[in-house]
Amino acid sequence: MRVFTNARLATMDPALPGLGVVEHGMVAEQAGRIVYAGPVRALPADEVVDCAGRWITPGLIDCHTHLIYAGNRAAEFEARLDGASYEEIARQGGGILGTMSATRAASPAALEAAARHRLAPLLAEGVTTVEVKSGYGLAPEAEYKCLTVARALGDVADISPTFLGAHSVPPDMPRADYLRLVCEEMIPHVARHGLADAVDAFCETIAFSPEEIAQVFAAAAAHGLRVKLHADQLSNLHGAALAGRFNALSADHLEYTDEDGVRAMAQSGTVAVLLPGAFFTLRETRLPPIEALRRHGVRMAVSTDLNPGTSPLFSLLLAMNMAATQFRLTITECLLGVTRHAAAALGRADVGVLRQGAKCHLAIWDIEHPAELVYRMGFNPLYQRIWSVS
Ligand code: DI6
Ligand code: FE
Repeated sequence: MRVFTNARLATMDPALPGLGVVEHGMVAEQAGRIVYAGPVRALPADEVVDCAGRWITPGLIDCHTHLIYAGNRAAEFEARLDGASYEEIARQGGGILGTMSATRAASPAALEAAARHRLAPLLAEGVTTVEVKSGYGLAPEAEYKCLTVARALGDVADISPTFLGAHSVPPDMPRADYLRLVCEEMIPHVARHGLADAVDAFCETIAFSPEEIAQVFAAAAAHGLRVKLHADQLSNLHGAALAGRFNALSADHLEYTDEDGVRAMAQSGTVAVLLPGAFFTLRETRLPPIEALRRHGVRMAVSTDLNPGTSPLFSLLLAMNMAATQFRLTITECLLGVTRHAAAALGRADVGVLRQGAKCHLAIWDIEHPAELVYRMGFNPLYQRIWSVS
C-alpha cells in the first residue's frame, strides 16, 4: 500500500458538498485503486508520500477531444481572420474535409506520433483520462485506423475512444450511401471489435440532420453503444432534445439550445459538455443556456474540444478559465466539470473522484486554493501526476 498523506483533498465525492474538501487528508492506493480517501489516519503503508500540505484532486478528465488527425489548418485560421466564416470554409471543401484527406493519407505511426505530441501538454497539466474521437477518416478503414491509434495511447493515459463516423459527409459518396455505411457497416464493426466506447455525431446544417442522426443513434443502441452528440453549436436544430430522447451520455456545445432541449437533457440525465475554446475561436457571441442548465439540475462538464479547426486548444486549465470568464461558471462548477461530471459524460464511475474503489489517478498541485486552477492563464501549478495503469 502506498499513501499520499499530509494533503488537502478535493475529493469531488457526491456525498460531500461542493468540491468534497478534506483539509487534513490522505489517499491510499493498492494495485492501482484507491483503497482509502479521507482524513489522515494510521494505515499499514509500504510507501509514504508526504504531500507537505499540497492539494490533491482526481486526475483531470478531458471528455471531448479530436486528438487524432493529420494536416495543418493554420491557413484556414488566417482566412477566418480575413473574414471567411467557418461554414463558408466548410462548404468550399476546407475545414473538416481538408483534415480528412490528410488523415486518410497518414500512416498509423505518423498519426500516433502526432497524437502523442498533442497529448503531452494535457498530461503535463494532470490530465489522466482523455476521450478521443475519430471522425476525420470518414471511410471504414480510415475510421478504424484512427480508433486503433486512440487505443494505442492507453500506455500513457486512460483513453475513452468514441466513434464519430457521422462527423461530415465525405465528398466521394452520396450522403444516403455514407449514412447507410455508418449505420450498417461501421457501427457493427466498431462494436464487434471493441474499437470505441461510444458513438458521437455532428448535428448541424453543414453536417447531419436530426432525422439522419436518429438513424445513427438507433444503430448504436442496437449494438450496445451509448451515444453523445455535437448539438446546437452553430444553430438550433434541437440536438439537445434529440440527445435526451436517445438517453445520450452527453450533449456537447449547446450555444443555441433552448429550454425544451435543457428539459429533455435533465430528464435523461444527459451531461452538458461546454466547450469554451470553440466558442472563443469562432468568436461566438451566443452563450450556452447556463442558467437553465443550473435550474434544471443538468450536470455540466468542461472540455477542450481539441481539434484542428474550431478549437486548437491544448490546455484543460485554460478551458476552465474560459468557462469561468466567458460562461460565468463558478470555480466549483469548473472543477466538477473536469472531474466527476466529465466522468459522467463518458459513462464512467471509476474516475473523476477520490473514493474507495476508483482508479488511483491523482493530480497533486502546488496551490493554496482550488480557485488557482481556474484563474491563471498559461500557468501550470501541477506538482505531480499519478496515473495508475489497471
Ligand atoms: N464541432 C467542432 O467544433 C469540431 N467538430 C465538430 O463537430 C470541428 C471540427 C473541425 O473543424 O475540424
Ligand atoms: Fe468536437
